[in-house]
Amino acid sequence: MAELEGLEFGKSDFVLLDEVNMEQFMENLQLRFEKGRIYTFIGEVVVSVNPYKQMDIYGKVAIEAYRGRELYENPPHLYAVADAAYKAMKRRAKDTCIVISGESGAGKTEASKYIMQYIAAITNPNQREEVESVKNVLLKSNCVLEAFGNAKTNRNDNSSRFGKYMDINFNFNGDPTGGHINNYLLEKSRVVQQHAGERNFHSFYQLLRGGTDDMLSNLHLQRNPEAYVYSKEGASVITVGHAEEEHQKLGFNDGSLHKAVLSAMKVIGFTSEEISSIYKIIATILLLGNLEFECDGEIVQLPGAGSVSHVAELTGTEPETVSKALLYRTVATGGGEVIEKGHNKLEACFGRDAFAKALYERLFAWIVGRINTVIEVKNYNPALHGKNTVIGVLDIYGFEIFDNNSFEQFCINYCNEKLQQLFIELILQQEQEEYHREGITWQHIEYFNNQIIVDLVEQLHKGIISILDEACLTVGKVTDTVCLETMNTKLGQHPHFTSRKHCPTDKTMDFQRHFRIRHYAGDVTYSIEGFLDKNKDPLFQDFKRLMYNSADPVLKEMWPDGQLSITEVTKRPLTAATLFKNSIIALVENLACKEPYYVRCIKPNDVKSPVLFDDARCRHQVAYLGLLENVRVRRAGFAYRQPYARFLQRYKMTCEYTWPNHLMDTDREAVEAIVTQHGFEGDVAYGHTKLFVRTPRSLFTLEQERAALIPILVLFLQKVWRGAL
Ligand code: AD9
Ligand code: MG
Repeated sequence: MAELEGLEFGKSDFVLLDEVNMEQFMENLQLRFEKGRIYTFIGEVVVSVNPYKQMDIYGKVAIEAYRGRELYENPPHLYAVADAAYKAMKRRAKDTCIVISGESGAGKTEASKYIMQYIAAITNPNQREEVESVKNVLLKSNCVLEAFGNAKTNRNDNSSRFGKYMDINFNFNGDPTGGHINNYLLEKSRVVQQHAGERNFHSFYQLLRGGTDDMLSNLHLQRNPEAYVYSKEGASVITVGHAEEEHQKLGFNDGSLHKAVLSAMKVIGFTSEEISSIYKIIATILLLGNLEFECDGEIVQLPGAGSVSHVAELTGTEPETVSKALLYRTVATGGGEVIEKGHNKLEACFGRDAFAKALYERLFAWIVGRINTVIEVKNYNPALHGKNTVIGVLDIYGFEIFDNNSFEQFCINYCNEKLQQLFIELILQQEQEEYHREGITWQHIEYFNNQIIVDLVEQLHKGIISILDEACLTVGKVTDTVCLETMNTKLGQHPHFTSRKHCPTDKTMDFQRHFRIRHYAGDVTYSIEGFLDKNKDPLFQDFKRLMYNSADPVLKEMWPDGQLSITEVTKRPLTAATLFKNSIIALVENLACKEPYYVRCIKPNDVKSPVLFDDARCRHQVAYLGLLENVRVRRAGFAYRQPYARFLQRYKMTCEYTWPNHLMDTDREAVEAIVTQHGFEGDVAYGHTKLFVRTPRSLFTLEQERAALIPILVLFLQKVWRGAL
């Protein structure tokens, strides 16, 4: 509990609210935001409200103030959590993780960067070169990943379109020795299509606006993003809002960022051949998007032969094989015969777009893998170096409710259900463990367990993912609508799945096209259209083989599955939803064995204003992040706990038996004297090493008394110094 701020800034820990209800919570949140206090604790959890302006709270002075301190010794801050995670890792050799959640634009990525900067600043005091180099690569990796994985959306000018989990490894000294990045579900549909007012990934505009004339001419590109179907939508998108002004002032535009990315890639250790291959792939994608197909009767042709030869040149392949892959697909017949089947125009366009998306997705995965080869811990010998411990930082998409919710939102919201479940379980578990350690009786608290929703999505044979997979693997044409019918039949009785049975008169639902899940965070209506295609995520083997046969070793490396011939291709590849589900289950297992710290980010308004606190929007986020529940859990047990020595240090002046020094046998007895003198014996429990206080009010009394005594004490000391006493 932070104690160093005056009450005019509101309560620095929501646990201190007089009553836990939405009104008081919101009042405090708003007051603190308006007073420029963007962080507030709930026990050890930090609630952060995006300030949408540069704050002078991250510099060297702040870093020094938080370094090595206890959580409650300073006002709430990301640094307090980062330090707590670091200390736990170093002192107790525990793996820890910091889970950052919140909706798009709430400030997760910025928070993760400040946390990494803090960890970088407080480690390696001896400036050992190899450690500095690891830190440098870890920090620079953000710049590269943001270029290729972020895009401007209507919600955030720099929106991460992938989930990221980064492990930072430490040696027994507590210095970083390396790391590992996992990426989750890149939103690859953005490569070929963007919503009005949004852009493709930054990397496309950075190359077009920042590449030299020579570079662009070698890549057969024009400078203008308007010239390409895939980048046209975002070409003239003018970013507005404070955040963008700040970026412009600081020189963050596409052109200068391109140079920064190039230099970051060099620092990380990408070779010039690799960098060249990366941009050839970006150029290939842009050129592919402009390829048009013409029909001559049944036969589909490619009139733009020039572009095809450019694609061939950039991908180290032959123009004829490129054309062939775009116009035909190889199929194995039932009798084991292999034939070539010409596409119709729709299939050709679909194939081209799927190819472009896959190129980008594999490029991104390759970049992450390449960074990992540089940062992975090498030659670590636990016998020599001690236990290798880890701090994980998770910056992953928050809950999404759009006007039109599709497969991506379904996956993202499922991921949030899993993380919410972990959050509640771990917070409760941690509390219970501490009470157990300290020998304190603990009363179980009831909370909403969202396992039922997780099961609705992921349960084998019965859940939504299984139903989708079954539809995708069924031979013959199962349409989205047919699949929806199956869901309605199989899940119609489920309390968190809304079907016609539940609300036959609901005008907002078209039961032929929509299904609704009652998520822990609210109801979301999904449109089934495109679900099966996105789940199947088909890519003709011909493209894979084309890329595997590329003369460019970097490109070839990205397509190992291209070496399979059509008859060897597995008939039932895992679907996108199942792959995602498996990766999220692995993520949750990984987080569950670490000691978690949480940052819960809130977006104050939709117009990026540093002064507007949109009550309705914030209220909604507070509700679905489960923050009130969090406060209740925290208060239902003991809101406050402190080691006896520290408690004594702070409050001994409020008790005649302990000031200036106590004569008792133990600190615990001295603490008992303070508690008894103030009459809140019924509100505390004595653990083996700590005092536990149930309600914040007791502590408030002590704090107030202490605050009243300090001026008297100062006067007294001044007099002593002046020799007046
Ligand atoms: V998304 O799910 O990736 O779309 P994030 O990651 O939650 O989203 P991000 O960190 O990118 O949001 O923050 C959005 C913008 O808010 C940033 O580009 C900044 O302009 C602004 N922001 C966020 N946090 C801070 C901060 N601590 N100080 C100043 C901030 N500006
Ligand atoms: Mg982000």
